[in-house]
Amino acid sequence: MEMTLRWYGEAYDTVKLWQIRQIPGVRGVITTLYNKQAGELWTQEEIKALKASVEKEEMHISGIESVNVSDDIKVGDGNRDEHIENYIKTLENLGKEDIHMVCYNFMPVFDWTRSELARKRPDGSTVLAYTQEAIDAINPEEMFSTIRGEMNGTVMPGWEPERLAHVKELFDRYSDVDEKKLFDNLVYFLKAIMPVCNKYDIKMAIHPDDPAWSVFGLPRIINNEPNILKMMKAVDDVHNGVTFCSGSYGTSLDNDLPHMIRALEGRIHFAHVRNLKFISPTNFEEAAHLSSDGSFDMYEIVRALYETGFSGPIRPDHGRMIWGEQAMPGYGLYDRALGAAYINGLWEAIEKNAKRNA
Ligand SMILES: [Mn+2]
Repeated sequence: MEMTLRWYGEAYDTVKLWQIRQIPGVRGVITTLYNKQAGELWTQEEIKALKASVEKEEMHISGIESVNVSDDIKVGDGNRDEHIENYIKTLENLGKEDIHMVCYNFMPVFDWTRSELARKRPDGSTVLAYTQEAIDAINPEEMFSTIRGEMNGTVMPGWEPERLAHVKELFDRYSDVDEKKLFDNLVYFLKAIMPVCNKYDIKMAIHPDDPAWSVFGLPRIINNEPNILKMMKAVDDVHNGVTFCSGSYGTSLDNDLPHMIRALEGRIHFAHVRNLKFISPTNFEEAAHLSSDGSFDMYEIVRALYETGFSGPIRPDHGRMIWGEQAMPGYGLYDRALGAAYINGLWEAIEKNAKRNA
């Protein structure tokens, strides 16, 4: 594995590359062209410039999160084929710039859903949280405005103001899209991009749906072990792979995370490792990465990754907001740095133990 941190780019991130570089063992970042709309083409020049901005701080790009998939592709109408053409050219341009891992998701309308962005924990830190009761009590437009009000002046991925303006219209577009249709549209997309992925060895890593069940009546297809295995089988190519996000699959207590990692051996190209604390099965908050602070056994998650030979980029996922930091919720420097150090510690211990016992 390679320890990395997500970074939104010079113009958008409160965290600077020189700060990330001081986290022990972190030289790679996961980044994106944050100003790009889904469906738009990324030119090679733009990618080159992004690379240069990272390399001048003696860091490198370990992968892209995300090249977003447009709603036209997800719904399967409008400008689908034009957007797929742009996606293919974007992948080609990334391949030419020696970038080989691309994270994306296939969630309708929302990239992720939380009911609170700053729930206070007993130690005074604040975290993102979710309760089904709160989501059931509001409509999507209301959620957009609440979330917008809690972003500490940043713009969060998937919650751009342009999308807020069209949320009603977006919901209408999905009115006849059920799980089967969404899955078929995903397979159509994957089949179209596999040739360019093979040519440039680009590993696609689909991010799971978050939470792992339907919200606001929208379909969900990447949420549990049978469904993700079905998708791996539908396009049985190593370049059709997975982002294993413990905090997203983990929203459902029915998901056995180490078991899923083992079932996906060879197809996990990117890992997001974070912990959740469950108050009830439909009320959870994000916790520190440490096992004892939340509900997951982080040792078993990291051990499953190690034992299945995971060699891709890994990153601490959302962090708590601590030490007075003002940043994009979930994406401050301090707690993610603690997360990286902790995961590195787990990995070192597991690796040394395995070698000792070999
Ligand atoms: Mn994730």
